[in-house]
Amino acid sequence: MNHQRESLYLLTGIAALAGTSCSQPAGEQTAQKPLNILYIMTDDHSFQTLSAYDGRYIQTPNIDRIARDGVRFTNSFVANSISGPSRACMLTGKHSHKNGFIDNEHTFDGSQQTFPKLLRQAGYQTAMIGKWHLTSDPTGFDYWNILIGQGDYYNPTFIDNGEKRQIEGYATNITTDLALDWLSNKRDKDKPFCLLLHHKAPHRTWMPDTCDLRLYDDVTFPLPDNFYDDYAGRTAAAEQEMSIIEDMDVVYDLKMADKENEIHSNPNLEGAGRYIYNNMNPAQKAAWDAYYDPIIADFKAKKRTGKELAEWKYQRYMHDYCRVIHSVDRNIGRVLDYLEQQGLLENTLIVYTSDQGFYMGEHGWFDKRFMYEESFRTPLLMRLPGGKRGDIPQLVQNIDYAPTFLELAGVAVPSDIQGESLLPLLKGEEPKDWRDALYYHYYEYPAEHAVKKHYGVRDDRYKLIHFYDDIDQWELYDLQADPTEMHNLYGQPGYEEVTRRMMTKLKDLQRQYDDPIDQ
Ligand code: SGN
Ligand code: CA
Repeated sequence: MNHQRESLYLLTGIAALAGTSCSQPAGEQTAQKPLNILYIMTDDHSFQTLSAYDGRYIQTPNIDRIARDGVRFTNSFVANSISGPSRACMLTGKHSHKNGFIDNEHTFDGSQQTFPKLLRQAGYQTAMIGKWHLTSDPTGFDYWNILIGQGDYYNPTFIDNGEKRQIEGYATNITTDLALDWLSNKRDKDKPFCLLLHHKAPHRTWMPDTCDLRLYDDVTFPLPDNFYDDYAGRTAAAEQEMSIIEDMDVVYDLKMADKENEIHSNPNLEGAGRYIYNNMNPAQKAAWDAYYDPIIADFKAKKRTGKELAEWKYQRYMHDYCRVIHSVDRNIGRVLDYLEQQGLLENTLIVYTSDQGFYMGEHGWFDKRFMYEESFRTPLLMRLPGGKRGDIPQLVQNIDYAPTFLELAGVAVPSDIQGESLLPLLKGEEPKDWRDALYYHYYEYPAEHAVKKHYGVRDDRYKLIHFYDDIDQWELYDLQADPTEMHNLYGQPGYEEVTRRMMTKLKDLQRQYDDPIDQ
């Protein structure tokens, strides 16, 4: 199809969305092609390092373009803050207990209903490119080309519609190349498309592209106020294993794989750190050595301990993480430029999100999993042609994406989908009966990082969490008075009424979503 025809469809699409009438002769209807959907997702991108949300650390001008020309959801959350489960929630529009993929140890039942399948049945070309992480092969896609499991940053192996293929280079660039190749050469241009472009970055171990290794070298990132949290009153928080001081590995996470083999760290991780380095090609190793060797030498010479070591680790972590984000941002710029050049910007819904939030040293942590704000929240930006611009403050969750895409495509939303379509919000409407609280449930314990099982409820001010299984602890936070969740108010005098109200909301949501736990 040529661009003029695509633009024509686009104009009728916008008119329909904006609720305006087309000035066409009576009786003559131009066929309306639904909007395309470009659903970009990264892995572990914190809103703290996305400048549309927070400019303290770095600038992300390309991702910000989506917000500038569209909307920024200021209260966007996940249902279960961990990769596979989050992805399953997004694909099905259902909470984990309904889609069955409750933790990363599970295998996704690909025979169940998902939004790509429904879109495909409705005539969309569907594609999934990048990190999939659901163990079973993707279903519901005309084209899929996915990383194996977490995937590698350097010279990753992809599974291209079932066939393994290693590709030389850096994962974020390659994933983008594959997406642009599909958009330009591999899709049926007579059909609307739905492309899931899902980056592996910036997942652990935050390995930058060689061209970004020196970026932010002159920056000292500010330490969060609660970096040295003592976890008073929060037993589950005290028992986690995701502390930068205790658990971040100098060889594996912070790249101190010295050639002399003198630096030794956690035996379970050190080998993996050295293996990752050895897997690079000579040119990649040379760039890596030129940057990290002097840092390794300095690390050996200084023999830092205590706070000095903790803050050195924090700086190394932040530098690498932000460099990886910079590469994501650059590559998203490539995709946006392509859409613009091809006349596709105006007939495509563009979505940017992450599979969950991430800790940038808050509470002393990296990783996610907890229902605390940094990992419960996730960035969510959308650009709908002809749609609203600015902020959307309503409480939204990743189970809402599926019904949004379906409604946008004119597909009836099946009644078993638990999320709500965001389309009214994207069109600038203010639905009176929008949800006033969100439900959360995390299951992966015992497991890496030792975050206990928990569920909870959050409204626009309070959060009630119950940690259960081998622990029985309730936590209550007033997010207005205590946005960094340092003071557990559960059981404190004066909070009986709030606790009762939040407990009722929790039970109501467990009934509404049919979660069998503790009902
Ligand atoms: C890996 C990481 C963990 C991380 C999980 C889940 N360890 O197991 O740090 O929490 O993934 O992340 S690593 O040694 O393999 O890097 S998720 O986003 O994919 O769910
Ligand atoms: Ca993740």
